[in-house]
Amino acid sequence: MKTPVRVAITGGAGQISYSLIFRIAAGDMLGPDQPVILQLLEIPPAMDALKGVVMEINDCAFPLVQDIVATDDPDVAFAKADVALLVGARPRGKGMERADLLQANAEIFSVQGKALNDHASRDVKVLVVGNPANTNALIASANAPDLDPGQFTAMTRLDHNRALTQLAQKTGKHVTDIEGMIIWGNHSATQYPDIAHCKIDGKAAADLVDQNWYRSDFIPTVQKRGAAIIEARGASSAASAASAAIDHIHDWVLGSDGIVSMAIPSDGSYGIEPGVIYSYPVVCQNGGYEIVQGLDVDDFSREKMTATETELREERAAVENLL
Ligand code: NAX
Repeated sequence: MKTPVRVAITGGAGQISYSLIFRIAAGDMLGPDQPVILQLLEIPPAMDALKGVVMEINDCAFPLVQDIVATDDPDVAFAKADVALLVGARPRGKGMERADLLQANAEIFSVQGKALNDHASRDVKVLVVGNPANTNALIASANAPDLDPGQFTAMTRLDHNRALTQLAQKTGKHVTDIEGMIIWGNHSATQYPDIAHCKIDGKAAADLVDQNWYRSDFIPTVQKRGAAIIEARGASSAASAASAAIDHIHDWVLGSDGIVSMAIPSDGSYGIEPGVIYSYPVVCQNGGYEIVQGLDVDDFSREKMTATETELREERAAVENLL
């Protein structure tokens, strides 16, 4: 039997985790022959609910689950973790300004960054899902000086997957016919879903859809999809977010089938401010990822890429005290 992989998940009693944990336990993230140890973190008021989740995991009798740890102590949750999914976050409360939200989450993610630094596997792969995901990842990384910043990533895969389906439905094709989708920047309404390098069955996507649809319909639909889900469902995206988190880690660990979008520390590629956690087109192989280089950026794209970069710089400035 393979050595079990330790997967830490924060916000274990939340709605995304209610989908995520069970799919990981079923082998969807790391493969059908890879045993896992689930290390679930919650805050004290949610420990009872977490207990219920653990009961349900046990009741599934998953062959791949070797052990389950449920705790409210980040040092325990991240102990020797190989993969850390930081899902739990402070939601925006009534009357809370954006800066308050950034600050409240910054405190959570600085504690978790330190715990990862001190207790996780030296090769831990970290995915931040909890919003504001990109800046939360930056804070966690800044508080983990012994880990490589490249080990800290944030999730734009849900946006990527949303964009794939919008384009597939518009062109009457299947998502698997599309290659080269890119989400640039922040996981927020400023993100830039870019089809300039997309091919559908080998043909340029930009030639198959009209520019007006692309600019006035596709881009805002992808950017505002989260709000549309809340409007329709009365709750934010959960199963789709869990599925995207699984795709992100699956590809990072086992390799991607072509280009995918991951928010990673900028190395200055495409003229983006180094250090901010910016979503780039990447290809994953051998347990690593590399930014796809050399893509042409026209004026329209440059403007959009800069707008989302500016937002990330502003978010970073708002939490500078914790970096
Ligand atoms: P829920 O409110 O259902 O669950 C969050 C859970 O996190 C709660 O059980 C809470 O007790 C726990 N928690 C809070 N602080 C914690 C801490 N310091 N340590 C451990 N656990 C803590 O939210 P859910 O719908 O699961 O969403 C989780 C996060 O994902 C939110 O921040 C949400 O905004 C974000 N999202 C990010 C997406 C992305 O694409 N990056 C998309 C989906 C989602 O909106």
